[in-house]
Formats: sequence, structure tokens, C-alpha cells
Amino acid sequence: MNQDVDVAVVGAGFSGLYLLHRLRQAGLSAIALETGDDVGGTWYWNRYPGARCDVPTTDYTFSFDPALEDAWTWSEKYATQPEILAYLRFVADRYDLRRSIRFATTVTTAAWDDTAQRWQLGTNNGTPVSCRFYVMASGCLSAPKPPEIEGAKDFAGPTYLTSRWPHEGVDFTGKRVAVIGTGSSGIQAIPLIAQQAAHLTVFQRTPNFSIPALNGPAPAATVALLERDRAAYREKARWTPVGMPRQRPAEYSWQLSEAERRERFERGWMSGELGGLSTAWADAVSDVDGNALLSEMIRGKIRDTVTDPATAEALCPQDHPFGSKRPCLDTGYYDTYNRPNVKLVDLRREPIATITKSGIRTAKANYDVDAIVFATGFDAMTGAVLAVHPMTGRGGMKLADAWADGPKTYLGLTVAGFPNLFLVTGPGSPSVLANMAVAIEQHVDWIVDRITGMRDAGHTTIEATETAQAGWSRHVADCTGLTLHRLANTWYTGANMRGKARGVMPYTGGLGAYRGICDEVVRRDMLGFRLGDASGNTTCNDGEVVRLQPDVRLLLAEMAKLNLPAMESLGADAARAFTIQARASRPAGRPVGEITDGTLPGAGGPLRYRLYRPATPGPHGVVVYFHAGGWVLGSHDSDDPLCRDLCRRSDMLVISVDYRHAPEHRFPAAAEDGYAAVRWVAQHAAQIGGRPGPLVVAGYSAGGNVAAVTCQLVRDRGGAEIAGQLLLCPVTDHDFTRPSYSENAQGYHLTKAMMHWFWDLYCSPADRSDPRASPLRGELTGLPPALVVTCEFDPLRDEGIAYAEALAAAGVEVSQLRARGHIHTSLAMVDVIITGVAAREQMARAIRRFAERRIR
Ligand code: NA7
Repeated sequence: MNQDVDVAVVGAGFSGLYLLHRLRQAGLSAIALETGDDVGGTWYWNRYPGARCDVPTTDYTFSFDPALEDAWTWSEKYATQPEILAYLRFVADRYDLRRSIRFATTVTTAAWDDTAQRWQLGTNNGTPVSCRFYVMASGCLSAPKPPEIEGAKDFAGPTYLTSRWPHEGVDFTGKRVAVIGTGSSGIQAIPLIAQQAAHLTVFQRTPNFSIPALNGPAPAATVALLERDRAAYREKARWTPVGMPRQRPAEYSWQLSEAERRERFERGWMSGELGGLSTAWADAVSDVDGNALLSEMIRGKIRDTVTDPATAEALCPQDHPFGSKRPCLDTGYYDTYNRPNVKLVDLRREPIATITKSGIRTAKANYDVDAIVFATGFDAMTGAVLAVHPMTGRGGMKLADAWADGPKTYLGLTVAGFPNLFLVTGPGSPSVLANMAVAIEQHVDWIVDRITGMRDAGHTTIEATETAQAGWSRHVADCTGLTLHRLANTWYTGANMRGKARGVMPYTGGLGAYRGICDEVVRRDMLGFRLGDASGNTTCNDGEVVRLQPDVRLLLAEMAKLNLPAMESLGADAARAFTIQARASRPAGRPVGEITDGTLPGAGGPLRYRLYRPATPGPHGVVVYFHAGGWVLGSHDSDDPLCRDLCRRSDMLVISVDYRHAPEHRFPAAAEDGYAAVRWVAQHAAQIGGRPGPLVVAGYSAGGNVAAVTCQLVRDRGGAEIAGQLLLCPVTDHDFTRPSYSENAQGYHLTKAMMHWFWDLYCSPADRSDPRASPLRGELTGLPPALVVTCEFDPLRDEGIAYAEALAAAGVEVSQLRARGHIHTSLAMVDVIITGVAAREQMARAIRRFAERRIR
């Protein structure tokens, strides 16, 4: 006999409870299977002393029912585990959910039956369950990680796992206690165990960053906002990156003085919130340099607090940027090491050799203890989904095999090959990087809406396609590039588990963006899903929901909101004024050694230039750079952030030279100015502080056209030696029929209409096949080596690729960088489009290599 339901749910924590409520409201039959003997999930199991959430409970709370919010008031800023558990019990009772939960029940097998179009579940308690839909609401941090320490079973005294703490509590009075592990659980428990135990030895493998929680009443500012308009506050939270409305700074670390940074740091430190420091400045957790300043200030706090310098130093994290590993919130953690009954053992200096009958032996000493606490963490994100039971999808495929190289999901919610399976807060969703309560409500709403939508449309199966899933994996990885998570060995990446596949598992693109994407999938006709009915008919709108880089996508969305006029409708002067204004709103580039402005003689009069000199001792190799702007817009200083970036990364002197603009000066003014400028710089390299000898010529967009043309003119006319050319999204031809012109005609900043306008202002049709306008049509042999950079969503993409291929065919040494998911302007938007960093680094390496090869 089976228990037949529409939906079976694993877990009765935040996710399982809300799921049951929503499913029941939708008229679906449901059961939750829960290993514990009560509701609560994480908050049922993690009962160690000091266990609290690290998100303020004003935010870490259900928001689906205003009446529930009226009925419950949290007693302090960070609620304790008992209070959160009491809340979840209250929720279960209020909505009469317990009757749909089978407690003390673990799912032992789960298999998709393709004929019945149902999941068949075996359990260790009660009848098997047959369900149309199977939802894993089993949490991200539910499967404890084995201690992985030799001799753990030999210890004669009691051992405790923080995540399986005895319900009756533990009395350590008069005992010598060891705690192994200094993640959030260890850091929360250590101060309290130290107060009770006779002696505490903390075994630390990796020091973590921890911030004082400054617990107390709920933050007055948040309470005021909630009281003013709770619905608006909750709605705002849903669209923020972390599920909490918080101010995000505009200023970058290098735009602030040391005193200003100190002031912001102190404010963040005293905020008592994890976000307080990560928002100290705009690059605090996205850039290694911006982060290093912050990390060092935190280490300063540790050194100020801990009196023994050796202990303080051992507590200072040095191996990962702040925020790349989950930082902790503590109450008196660092102070605890000033107590006479507490000792820190640094396992990096003396690794644990074995656990013995009487304690812990390290490479240097024996530590006899009466009890051991393992605060050693979890098999995170995938552990509960994989370890709870073997799960087989279509054709008997095991989920463990499908995920052997790391978890693969579509939206973190579904898995190709596993029809009608949903994950709540699965790998590939924001989950642990957001306020879980808000993330969970979004997941549950999306899942239940899909199930009811399918019921109404007569669909019985839903399954992600391989294309959609592969696209999502790429997008998740692209998002990771925006953060520093890849630089730390953490449970986010699977690095805390022996043998586990590595890769950042949570979605780092932000909860608000994620929510928008999930909605978009539905709006675009269930993009990336195959839907089937009871007769076996299927429909599928296959595709990838996000192909743009995540920051490019956000930028375009922001720009779309501004409803800007089409550039070509403005006229040249107004368009120039407009671009100057737009540039002013972007972050100024980072400091270089020196910036000087000057003029040099062009083909038709003086040309302005701006010279960027590295901070290192010269003389430096020289790059002549030509700016973007369709031969109409821009100037010697208009690509300032990019020039600074090239200068800093390549350690070369970059001289950005203007050229005459159309329509005042039409073809071939720009080309002839380019040639004149390069000749002048070649002759005056030493005078401007550069290294005499071959130059590198670089240009972007129309400037890329000027650069390419200049290289051809120098080859033909002489006057300079060129070591290499960097062509970034160059205009190389006047042909508008290549596919990239139709595929990317509009919507990606540079439009086809703009390019028509630029060409019309610059060059009459009769002249356009002249190689000085369309270098692709020129003789290409004998040109300097080139790096040609193109962007996927750029009308100019295909003519850039055509130029690179034509150069190669002509025997020129050429390499290509095809920037996936980028638009025409992406790579020049330094500190805005962070995902462009790898490409900018590659460009800098290339120009440096060009220059160095010619010296040897
Ligand atoms: P964490 O953050 O994974 O911390 C586990 C800690 O245990 C961490 O310091 C580990 O050091 C340490 N550990 C694990 N195995 C060993 C062995 N074999 N020997 C010595 N030390 C070991 O888990 P938590 O439970 O504290 O926190 C999990 C999340 O819950 C937290 O991030 C919050 O989001 C809430 P390592 O760093 O691996 O060197």
C-alpha cells in the first residue's frame, strides 16, 4: 500500500513548512517526511550553546502572511536557536501543518517511474509514498561532515557534534574541553563553553574573520522602517542582492582617503552586521585590493583585542579575503582568548596526529581533555540531497552520478534527467548567500506556482533541458567571477570535504537578480523546460535564460530604465555633451604613477594627448592608444579608466592621443592623424619618458579602426616601428550584412543605427572601401602581430573576427580574444563590468609581450 499524494516534501524546516502551507492552500495533497521528531530543520538540530542566526531576525522571518508577523515579535536582534525553533513550532501550529508531517522518517529510496509519471519513495517509517512531484526542502547545511580525524572513535570521554547537540544540553562545569573547528558554530560556542569549563583548548585549522554581533534589541532603524510600511520593506528586500534592504556604497576604496576609510570601517565594525563591513566601500568584497585594506583593518582589531601577540597572530586570517569564506558574528570571541583557562592550538603549526583515549595528540604535544566538541561543519549544499537516500531519475540515472563532477542544476531548482523534482535552495541558487527566509519564500512560491500552472494547463511532467542547465552552470560560474569566493577553500566550494568536486556552489549574482531571472523563465514560455502531458505529448521552448555576463545584464537593465534617447537622434554636439555627462557618472579610474596632458602635431594641427605613466621606475615601453566614439565622439581623455587600467596592468606608458572628429573633419582626417601621432611618439619616446624603440599601437572601436589603419600606413610609409597592435572591438569594414549586425542590431548599447550614423558622418559611400576607412579591404601582409578582441553581443563582432582571420591568412601573427557574454562597451567599463577583468588582464599581457619581444 502506498500513500498517494500530489507532492512529497523532504524536510520540515523553514522551507518544508512554507511549502506545506502553500501546497495546501493551492488544493494539492502533500506530505512532508522529516528525520527529526519535530519541526525546525537546522534549528531543530543545531542546539549547541550560543547558536543564533547571523541575519537580524527582523529580516530572517516569514513575510508571506502579515497576520503572522503581527502575531510574533522577536525578542532581540539575533534570535537564539531556542527562540527560532519556538517560532517554527508556532508557525506549524498556527497553520495546522503537523498533520501533514511524518516525523522520525527518513526517505530511503526515491525513484522516478516514467510510466506512472510519479516518484516512488521508500521510507524507514511507515508506508511508501507515491507522488507526482518530489521536493527536496532538506536544507543547505544539514548533513554533518565526518570529523575525518584519526582515532576519533578511541576517545574515552564524551564527544559532541555541534550540529547534533543533545536536547537536554551539556554541562561542562569542571571539565577540560576541546573544541575542534572555528567556523560560525565553533566561534559562537567557544565563549560560552569557556565560561563554564575548567579549561578549554581550541584546535584551529583556519582562522576566520569574525565581527562583534553587538546583540541587543532589534535595530531601531529597521524597526522604524518596518513600522512605517512593512509591506514595502518586505517587497524591497525581495529584490535586493541579499534579501535585506541595505545601503550600497558608490565610492571605491581608492577614491577615499585613509581617514575616510578608517571612519567607514569603524562604522561597519560597530554596525554588528555582516553587511556592515562588506559595504564599507564599493570594492570591499569584489576586488582583491579593496578587500586587502578591509582585511588588514580587521586583523588590526584582532591584534588590539587579544593580549598575547602569538595568539593574536594565529587568530588573524591570512589565507583568504574577507567575505570569501562565510565571516562569523560573535559575542566576545576574541576576548575569550584573554581568559586564563583558554588555550589556542594552531593546527597549521602543529597538526593533529591522532585522537587518543585521553585527548588529542598533535605533532608537538598531548592535550588531555574530558570532552571533545566537533564544530567541524557540513557536507554543504549537496550533502543532504545526495546523502539522504539514493535518488534515481529518468532511465535509472543516479543523482550522485549526474553530479559526480559537481552539482548541475537549472536555476538551482531543477535537474535535467530528474522530472518533477524540485530543490529548495539547491546548488546554483542564492541560498546561503542571501537571507534564507526571503530566498526560501521565493523558491517555494515559484515551485508551487509551477505545479498549479501545470495542473491548470494539463501538464503532468516538467524537466529542465540539458541546454538550459549547461547555460545556467555557465552563468553561475560567470557570477562567481564577480566575487572573491573562488579565492578561498570553503564549504561554498566543496573544499572542506575530502574528495568533493570543487566549484562555488551558491549563486553569487544576488537574490533580486535571481528572482528576476526565474520570473523571466516563466514569461518566456517556460524557457529551458520540457513539459509533458499524460498522453506522452511534450512541448519545449529550449534555450539559455542568461547569455550576457551578469554585470552586463544588470547594466543594460539599469540603462533601459533610464529610457535614454537614441544617440543618432541627438546630433553630434548634443551627443558629445551627453556622453561627457554619462562618463562623469562612472567610477574614475584607479591611480597610476603620473598623468600629464599635452599636445603633439597632427596631420592638420595640434592634437591633445594624455599620458599615463606607471608608478614603477622607467623608462617604460610605450603604447599609443586611440579612443572610441565612432570618429565623432570622445577625446584624448574619454577612455580614461581603460587607459589607467592598461597602464597599471601592463606597466607600460600609455599615451592616449586625440584625432580630428567628424562631421567637422571627415575621412581621412582621423586616419592621417593616427599616422602622424604614431610617428611623432616614435621620434619623441625618450622625451616623454618612454623607452625608445618599437611602439605598441592600440585602439578601441573607431579608435581600433584608427589603430589598424595606422599600422598599415606605417608599414607602407615608414616613420615608426610597431611591435604589435591591440584592436579592441575595432571597426574594420563598412559592410553591414554580417550576422552580428542583425543579431545585435539593438539592445546592447552600440546599435546598428548608431553605426550607420557614425559612418555617414565620417565617410562618404564612395570612400568607404579605401583601406584607410575599411582596413579589412587593405593589403594585410607584413603587419605587426595583433591581438583582436571581439565581444559576443556587439554589432562589430563579425568584422573584428573577419579582420583577425584575414590577418592570419596573410601570415600575420594574430591571436583572438572572443569575450563571451560581453557587449561593445563592456571591456572599457573598468570597475563597472567586473567580469571584463580577465579580458583586460589578457590585453595588458599581450601588449607587454609585444613590447618585450622586440627588446630582446
Ligand atoms: P564551518 O564553517 O565549515 O567550520 C568548520 C570548522 O571546522 C572550520 O574551522 C574547519 O577548518 C574545521 N575543521 C573541519 N574539519 C577539521 C579537521 N579535520 N580538523 C581540524 N579542523 C577541522 O562549519 P560551521 O558549522 O561552523 O558553520 C557552517 C555555517 O553555518 C556557517 O558558515 C554559517 O553560515 C552557519 P577549515 O576552515 O576547514 O580549515
